[in-house]
Amino acid sequence: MLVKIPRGWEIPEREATPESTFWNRRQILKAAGFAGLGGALGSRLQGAIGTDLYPAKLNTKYKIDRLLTPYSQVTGYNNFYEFTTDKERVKDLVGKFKIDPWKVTIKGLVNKPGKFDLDDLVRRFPLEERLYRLRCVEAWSMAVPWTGFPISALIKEVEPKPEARYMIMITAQRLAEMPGILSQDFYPWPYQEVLRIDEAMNELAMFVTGVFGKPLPKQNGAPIRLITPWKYGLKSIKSIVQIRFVKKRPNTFWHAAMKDEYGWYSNVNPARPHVRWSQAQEKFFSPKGVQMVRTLPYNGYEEFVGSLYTGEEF
Ligand SMILES: Nc1nc2c(c(=O)[nH]1)N[C@H]1C(S)=C(S)[C@@H](COP(=O)(O)O)O[C@H]1N2
Ligand SMILES: [Mo]
Repeated sequence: MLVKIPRGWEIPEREATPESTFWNRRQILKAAGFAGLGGALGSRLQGAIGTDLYPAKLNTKYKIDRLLTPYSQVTGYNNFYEFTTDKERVKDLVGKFKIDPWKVTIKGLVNKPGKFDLDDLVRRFPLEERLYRLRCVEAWSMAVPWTGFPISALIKEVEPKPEARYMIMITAQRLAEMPGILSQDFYPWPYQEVLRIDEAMNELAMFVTGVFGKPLPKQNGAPIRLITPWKYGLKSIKSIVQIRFVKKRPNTFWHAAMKDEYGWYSNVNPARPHVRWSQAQEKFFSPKGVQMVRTLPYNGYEEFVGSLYTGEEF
């Protein structure tokens, strides 16, 4: 059942993207007589990629059965190991991380490879808002209003060759800006995630550039990240700089690091415990506090993705 979500959060969270950034951008664009299609001007403003595109229209097809997690938790309790493993400190350590301008390289087995300026890229695909559940493999969860576009739109545009079977995504690796990389040099950096192309083409899979009706904060993976709501959160790779189409199955960051603990597929599966804890339940961050709720197969998205799998995937 669809819970009516108050959209009041579009107004109160002024602290996230300072109002001044928003208005500066609008006023500058207006003063420049700039009609909208991204260009050099757009990408030169710090932290302003696509700011004028928000808020995007809510797509009501994707219903959610719970209240949204408060903004302060979505943006204040994060996994982003390039900075720190301390979830409450990620937001304090992202200051030096430069996200504007931002380029995304698309290469490998595609007819139209390229190095794209994100400010141009986001204007090619209409942004929409979707309310999705997010289930971390650590057994906590949130409900989040993401803004982005379906990956299928980008895949169709770059035209993978028939032999391409997997899509790899890679996070930025900037030692001087990301203190967690050198302090955890035992991990197989850079962070990398992979989807089968048929998984990536699923309508649920999104490239996300915003949250709560504004551009993503850095701690949530700005300026562009993946969201695959039927998989554990670790799949949803942040701050993507490269997308590559390949034939043979590449490994993923977490599966390469600890193959018995984190599956290559990482589909949410309450029947398969992690080696150190149960996955049958989750701690949901609701606006009324933490609630224990049952975890659903494919995080409740079986009707969309069940046909992609046998159920044995790990
Ligand atoms: N590059 C990168 N992406 C990442 C991670 C990370 O450490 N590095 N953590 C993942 C995990 S485990 C989760 S649960 C989600 C958390 O996203 P959030 O902080 O926006 O809630 O990001 C995922 N994407
Ligand atoms: Mo996670």
